[in-house]
Amino acid sequence: MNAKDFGSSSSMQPLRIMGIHLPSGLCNNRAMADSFRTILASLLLTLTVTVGGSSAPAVAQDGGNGDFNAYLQSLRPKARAMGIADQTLDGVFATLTPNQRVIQLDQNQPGGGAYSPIPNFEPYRRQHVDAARINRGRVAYQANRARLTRIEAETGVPEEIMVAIFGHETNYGSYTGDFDLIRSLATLSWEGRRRALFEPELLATLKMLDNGVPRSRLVGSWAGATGYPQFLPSVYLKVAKDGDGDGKADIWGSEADALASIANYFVQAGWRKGQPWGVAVSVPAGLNRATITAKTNPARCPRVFNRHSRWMTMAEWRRLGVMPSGAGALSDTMLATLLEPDGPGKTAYLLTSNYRAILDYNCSNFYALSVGLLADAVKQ
Ligand SMILES: [Ca+2]
Repeated sequence: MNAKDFGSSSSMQPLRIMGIHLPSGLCNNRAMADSFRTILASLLLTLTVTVGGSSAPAVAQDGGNGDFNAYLQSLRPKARAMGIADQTLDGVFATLTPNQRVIQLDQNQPGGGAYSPIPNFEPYRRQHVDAARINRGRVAYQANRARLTRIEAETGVPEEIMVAIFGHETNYGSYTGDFDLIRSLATLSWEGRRRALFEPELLATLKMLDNGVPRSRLVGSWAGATGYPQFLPSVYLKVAKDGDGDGKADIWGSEADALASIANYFVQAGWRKGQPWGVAVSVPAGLNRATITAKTNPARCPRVFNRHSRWMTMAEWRRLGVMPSGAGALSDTMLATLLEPDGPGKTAYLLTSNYRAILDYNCSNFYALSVGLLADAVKQ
């Protein structure tokens, strides 16, 4: 999910909210540089207007606590349907007040528009795949070596990909956000502008509480991303795993649990064992890009996917003169798309279906490329 929009202190924040840590359809998401966030916000706004027209008031009318409490009480049937005990709701609803700061943060997200220019990747790469982040990644990699090896053996998700996600999301656990998730999500749901997005996350957080996750753990970014992997609550419920054998999926305090949960996310997003995320390539000056344009019309994240070429095998790419420029290699039959993030004549990458799994975590080319490149650097 990374666009500082989620309230943590990193400079790349997950748009994770949008399910966007949701396997296939659930992305965890974050996307500042690609402005995906902006597109998503537009789409969500449209969704709210269209879908929420009859069920969600655009903005609470009186803005007072009475109205807020009435909204919370209205959630009880939905919570009960999810098996959440009334007692759990009684205990938490009585403590809640709206958090105006969260509303401000939600309304102050930078705009940009669906047609705003996409910046170059190289400055982003230099900032996010820097020596400090690589070195800390190597420390985390060595510190978790035994468990990473075991998780990779079980899931096929490479050790370094788990570490790179950990590094990108929270700088290896150094910032995970300190907003009270239930208060933040209740505020955003009640306020109503993006209720279709936030109310399910509020209910998922209440479910976590009902399942026994301590309230003290339920903190994160202002928009609901939580723990070392910055999962949305709905994602936590779907993929969080116990990695250290104590029976709890503690993604806030256990690196083992966080790494196992990240791997499980990718398993559910369709990660293919033995396949790299992609590889840097050199592109011949005369490549006719009109012949490699994708003809599809992406249903999700069009601004991200529209930058990719059509799928071709590595053998076909090689015949066009597109060749791996470093040590990495992909087999002749592997399918890949070409991405030239800064335009022709600059860096270029051939990307496999596993790159799409990283986009599922956070639908941003900058995010996914940075995760792949950080993973490669950590493993070196
Ligand atoms: Ca555990």
